[in-house]
Amino acid sequence: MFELYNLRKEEFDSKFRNFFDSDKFGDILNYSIEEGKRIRPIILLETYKMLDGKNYQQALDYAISLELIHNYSLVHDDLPDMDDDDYRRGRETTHFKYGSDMAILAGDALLNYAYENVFNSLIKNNDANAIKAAEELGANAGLFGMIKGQISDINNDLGDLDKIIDMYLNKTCKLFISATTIAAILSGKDENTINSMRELGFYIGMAFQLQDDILDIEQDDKINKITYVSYAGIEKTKEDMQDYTNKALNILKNYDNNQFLIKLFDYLTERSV
Ligand code: GRG
Repeated sequence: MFELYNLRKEEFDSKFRNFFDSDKFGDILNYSIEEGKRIRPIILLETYKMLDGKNYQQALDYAISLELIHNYSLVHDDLPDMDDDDYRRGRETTHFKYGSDMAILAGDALLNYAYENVFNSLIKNNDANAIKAAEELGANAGLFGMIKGQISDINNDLGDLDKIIDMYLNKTCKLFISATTIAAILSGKDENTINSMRELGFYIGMAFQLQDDILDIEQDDKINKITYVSYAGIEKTKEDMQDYTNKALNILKNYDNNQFLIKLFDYLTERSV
């Protein structure tokens, strides 16, 4: 990580650490959200700054909800009936430590609280853009977003590269699309800018997921899973990842104050965790 990223992460974590009151279940929730890289909320907040958004607290409300949704998805994805992982973020997964019953409920609670948090934000800032941003958050996470992607992945309905890209669009990119698009909506930008930010989210999400696939192969992890690499091979996956990164950088070039995001995207495609 680079220095400014660590600073932004610390700023976000100062609001997110011990987010839930400590009691038996609150501790499980706090455990479930600890230790993440916080990439999505940082992208939302930094895109908002790049677009000259004026209400940082409002953007933070949405960034927190986006990160809660991401964390719920990981808790549920790790369950024995899904990906069945015992370790994540270098420590025991929620179900491995606290049991599947608590992990299912923790995921449910994180997801529900994400929307309660946005509704509370809407009570404070009830304007058309705030409502539109809330709809964007729900749509990208929901039935035609991340959940749809998870269903295609589980059903293994992935006969060609286009189907894999469609699965990645939904499973991985949609939360990145939330980050960039919500920033544009909340900062009051026009449809052209919102659409550019939608494209940007897709390119970042694809570059991020392809790097994840490459790391899985290089670290001999989940090598039996169907991924982009199974169809395209490792060399083309690397080329395509670079191509998506370049497309993201081309969009960013049109904006002032883009330095942080440019550096972050470079980091994401070079990361080793
Ligand atoms: C359970 C509805 C439902 C969806 C799960 C997110 C997801 C869908 C599955 C997780 C498995 C996976 C490989 C997803 C692709 C995106 C990805 C690499 C997530 C990990 O994101 P990071 O690296 O995680 O940002 P941290 O731990 O840093 O927050």
